[in-house]
Amino acid sequence: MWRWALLMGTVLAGAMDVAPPPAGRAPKSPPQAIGVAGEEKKTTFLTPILLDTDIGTDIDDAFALALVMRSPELELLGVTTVSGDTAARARLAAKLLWESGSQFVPVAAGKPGKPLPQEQARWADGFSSPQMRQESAVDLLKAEIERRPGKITLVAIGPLTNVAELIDREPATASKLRRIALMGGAIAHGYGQSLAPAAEYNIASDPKAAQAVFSSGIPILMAPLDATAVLEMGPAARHRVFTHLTTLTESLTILYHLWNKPAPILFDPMAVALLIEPDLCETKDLAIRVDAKGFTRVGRGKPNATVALKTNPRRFFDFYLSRVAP
Ligand SMILES: [Ca+2]
Repeated sequence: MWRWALLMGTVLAGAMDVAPPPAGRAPKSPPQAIGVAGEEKKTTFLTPILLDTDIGTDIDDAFALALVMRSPELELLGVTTVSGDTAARARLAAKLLWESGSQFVPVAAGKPGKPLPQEQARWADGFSSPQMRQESAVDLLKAEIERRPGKITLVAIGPLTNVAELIDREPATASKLRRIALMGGAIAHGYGQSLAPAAEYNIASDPKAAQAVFSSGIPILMAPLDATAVLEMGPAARHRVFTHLTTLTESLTILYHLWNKPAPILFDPMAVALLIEPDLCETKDLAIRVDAKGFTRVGRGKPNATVALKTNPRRFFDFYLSRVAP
């Protein structure tokens, strides 16, 4: 019930000027409808999610997890890690959750991949907590999806290796996902201001996995470079986050300095934001095919993904900052 009270309080407050208590693992109850007294009748449902992430290389995964933790509409059931040193990534995710009060969200590592730069992982060297599970990422995903069949959104913000392994090894379970929300691909834009679509990193890191995901029949919400490469976090936004001085933003500050580059681009947080504010982007249902080099091509035929094609960065940052640094 505490979660109901939390959300009710948040809605009644009408603004996120008070940071809600960190999201922990909510009681096992179905999403609950909430009517708001004194307003036009409004119904809000909690969205149960699992987050699959390559936190530790680029900085945007940490910013995405922060948005999850500061969004009472989302019920975080578990975090799995993918690509490179997945155990180090799991320690990093677990410490970020732990430090911000989400000690009950389980974290499991996927199969390790080829080594990659993970400078941020130093922050969590030697960290351990009971939420870090010995089971594999796919086993954790399977258990949680089976507990809530048809309800869970899997948010994938790294290469799609774990998601494809789930689809390949546990197809019946994977088909019980409500949908997959992913950051990946490029339709008519590349990185930066480029109008030439690129082989986007998450897709190009494991094109076979991406092919399996896009041909799975599971509904997909896709945030490609078109709606994410423009989300450069400028000095004013950084200052606001890094001077907010909550445990969460202090953790982000340390990770930012370990990352050691000037301007984060918040690719991954858009995949999270769209679950809460779908109208942050113009979207279109498209038939997406992944080629062998990791390009996402628009084909004819039945659409398999709702694709975010355009956004207003100012609106996105207003939303993001109202959550993480209100
Ligand atoms: Ca990522």
